[in-house]
Amino acid sequence: MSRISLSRHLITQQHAGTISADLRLLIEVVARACKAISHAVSKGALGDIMGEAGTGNIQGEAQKKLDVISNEILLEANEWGGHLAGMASEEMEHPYQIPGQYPRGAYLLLFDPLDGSSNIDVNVSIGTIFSVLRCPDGMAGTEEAFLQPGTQQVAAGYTVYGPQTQLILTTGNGVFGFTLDREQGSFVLTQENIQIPTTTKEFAINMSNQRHWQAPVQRYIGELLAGKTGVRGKDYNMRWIASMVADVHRILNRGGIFMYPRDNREADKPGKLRLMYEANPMSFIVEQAGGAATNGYQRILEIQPEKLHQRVAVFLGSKEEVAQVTQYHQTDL
Ligand code: AHM
Ligand code: MG
Repeated sequence: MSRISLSRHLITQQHAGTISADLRLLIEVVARACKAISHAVSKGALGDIMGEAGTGNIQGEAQKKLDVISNEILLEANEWGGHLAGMASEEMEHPYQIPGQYPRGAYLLLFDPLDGSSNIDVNVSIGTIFSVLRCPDGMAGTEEAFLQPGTQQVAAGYTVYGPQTQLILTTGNGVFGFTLDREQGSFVLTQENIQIPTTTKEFAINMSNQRHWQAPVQRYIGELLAGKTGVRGKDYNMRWIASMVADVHRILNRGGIFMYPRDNREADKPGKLRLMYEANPMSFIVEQAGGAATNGYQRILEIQPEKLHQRVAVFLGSKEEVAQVTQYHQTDL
C-alpha cells in the first residue's frame, strides 16, 4: 500500500480547492516545527530540556524549559515564510509581530506550544495545539485581529508526543491523523475521517476539584459515579492524564467526555483552559469528528473572545454526554 505523507495529503486538498497554497505551506511549516519539538522532547534528561526555565508567563505560571524552547521553535519556523500576519502564543503576553525584513501574509497562527507542562519531567504524553485564522482585511496582526470566534478557524490541529508522535489535523473537511515516521522524517497518514463514538462510558475530569464544582457538574458527575443502578444505567470509567492533548486524543479514538469546568474558587475565572489556544482548536477538531463542545451553556466555537488569553469552561467529546451536562447547566439557570 502506498503511504500518503502529510505533504501529499495537503496538496490533494489544495487541488480539491479546500485549502489555499498559503495555508498548505503554513500547515507544513507548523508540522516541521512540531517535528523539531518532538525531537527535543525525546531527548529527556540527555538534552537541556527538563525543569523550570526560571521565568513566568502571562498567566502567572512558572514556565518549563520546554515551554520556552517549543515557543521559540514555532516562532522561528513560521516568521519568515510570508504566510502570516502575526502569531499569538499562550506563553507570550502580546501577539508576535512578523519582523520587518520578512513578507507578511494573510493568516494568523495561534498556539499552545507545549500543552501538559506538568507532565514534561515525568515522561508522560504532552503536545502542541494550534489554530489558524484569517487576518481581517486592512488589519495588522494586533490583538484585535485575533479576537474572532472559533467558527472562523480555517485550520486547527495538535501533535501528541507520546509513545508515537502523532499529528491530528482539520481544515474543516473532516479530521485526519498522521504518525511521525522517524526514519523518513515525515508525517504519514494513518487515520482518515476520524469519528468520535456518540455514546461512551468514559469521562475525564480532575476529581480533586470536586468540592469546588458548581451544582450542574456535581449532579452530572454524581450520576456517572452512581453506575449501573443509577439514572444513567451504566458503569463509567475515569481517565485523567492532565495533558489536554492526550485526553482529547483518547476521546477522539474511543469516545468519552473531557471536562474542565469553572468552579466556585474564583468567580471571575471561567475554568482553567484558554479559549484561543486550547478550547477553540480542540472544539473545531471534536466537532469535525462528529462530537460536541460547549462551555456548559453555549457552543464554544460561537463565543466572541474579548481577550487573547481568555479562559473558558470546557465540556467536549461524545455528543450524548456533552448534551447531558450542557442541559444540566441550562436548566440550572
Ligand atoms: P498547561 O497549558 O499549562 O499545560 O495547562 C493546561 C493543562 C491541560 O493540558 C490539562 O487538561 C490541564 O491543564 C490539567 O490540569 P490539572 O493540573 O488540574 O490536572
Ligand atoms: Mg500549555
